[in-house]
Amino acid sequence: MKEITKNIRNLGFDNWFQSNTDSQLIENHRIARVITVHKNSYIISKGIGDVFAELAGKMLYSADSSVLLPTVGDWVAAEFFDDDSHAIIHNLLPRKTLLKRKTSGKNVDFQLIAANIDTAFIIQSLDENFNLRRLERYLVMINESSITPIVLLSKADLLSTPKIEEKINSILALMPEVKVIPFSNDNGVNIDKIKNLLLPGKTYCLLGSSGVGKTTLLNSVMGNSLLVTNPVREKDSKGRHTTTTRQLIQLKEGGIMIDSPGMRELGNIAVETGIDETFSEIISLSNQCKFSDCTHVNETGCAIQNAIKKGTLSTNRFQNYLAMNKESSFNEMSYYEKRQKDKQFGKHIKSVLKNKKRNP
Ligand SMILES: Nc1nc2c(ncn2[C@@H]2O[C@H](COP(=O)(O)OP(=O)(O)OP(=O)(O)O)[C@@H](O)[C@H]2O)c(=O)[nH]1
Ligand SMILES: [Mg+2]
Ligand SMILES: [Zn+2]
Repeated sequence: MKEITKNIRNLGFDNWFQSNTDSQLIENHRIARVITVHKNSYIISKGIGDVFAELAGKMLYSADSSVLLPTVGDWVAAEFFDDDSHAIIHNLLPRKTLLKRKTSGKNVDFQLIAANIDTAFIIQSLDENFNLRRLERYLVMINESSITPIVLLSKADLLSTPKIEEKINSILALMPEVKVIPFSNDNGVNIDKIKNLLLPGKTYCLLGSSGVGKTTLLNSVMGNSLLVTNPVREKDSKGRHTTTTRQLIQLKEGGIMIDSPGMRELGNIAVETGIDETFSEIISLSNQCKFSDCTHVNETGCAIQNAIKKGTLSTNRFQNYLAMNKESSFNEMSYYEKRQKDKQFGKHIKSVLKNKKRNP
């Protein structure tokens, strides 16, 4: 079977996929993996180079559930054209695992998070983001799909060792069998330990709230910053780099990693974890803003910005609050906001292709 090249194996196509896939499909098509999804267009890879792809009409119109459409990490059978400059996806190959969640809308449908993940890293940072109930939800979702979970606690540089121990023990008291590793992108603690967990041909994904350091970890693990990141602006959270698209990345050492945006992955986290309670002083400040629809960025009479100026509210805490809110509202983006993101996708494709060239 000449189609199963070393490149495809390196991208994770192991014996399981080979024996579970109709051999006719492998004979008649090219096998490729989904790197990025955007509505009905895709970037796929055969292990060298990335190719823009679309679904064959038959596949698009016969899929009566989102579960039948390819997601990041999926293997597909495709037809490549014009020197591999674009491709048409004809079939979705069997999945080893699937991470999904129920959508919040009226219809019982699923939002696919990623497919064919071997190990999921759930990341929480050791500051305000740390939350046992949210952690539990992630673990439930991951355990439902026979994926191995590993909990990574980021920003260990911000907390004393006894405080970190305390948090780890609180996790182990609830979930004694889960592996928990504290680490820091800032001082490098346990980065090598995480690197050593990544095995060639295995697929990993990074899950967790916005701002916990998923993309920074990916960059730490890769050793050089291949993903575009913008420096954080002190005054507001506007200059923050934030991941907007799930993306599969092949690591030089052989592992495969999926970075994802920190979004509301699991139910209504805002309500159920009590953002308002956690940040009650910010909520009561926001009630004192001059305008009821104040965005707390640069409006006159903004009680939050005034408190930051006076030094009674720390920028850091306000940014944590914004990150939590973003997480809970990502899925409630209006149609207009989603269209704005579409425009960014063109730029995103270019950056993906550029990254791949630099790291073939
Ligand atoms: N102190 C400290 N800051 C960190 C650490 N890791 C990341 N950060 C900072 O946290 C901020 C957010 O990091 P990102 O890697 O963009 O977070 P993310 O999880 O990818 O966020 P989204 O893409 O929005 O989901 C950045 O300002 C990082 O510099 C860490 O270990 N310690
Ligand atoms: Mg990110
Ligand atoms: Zn305000």
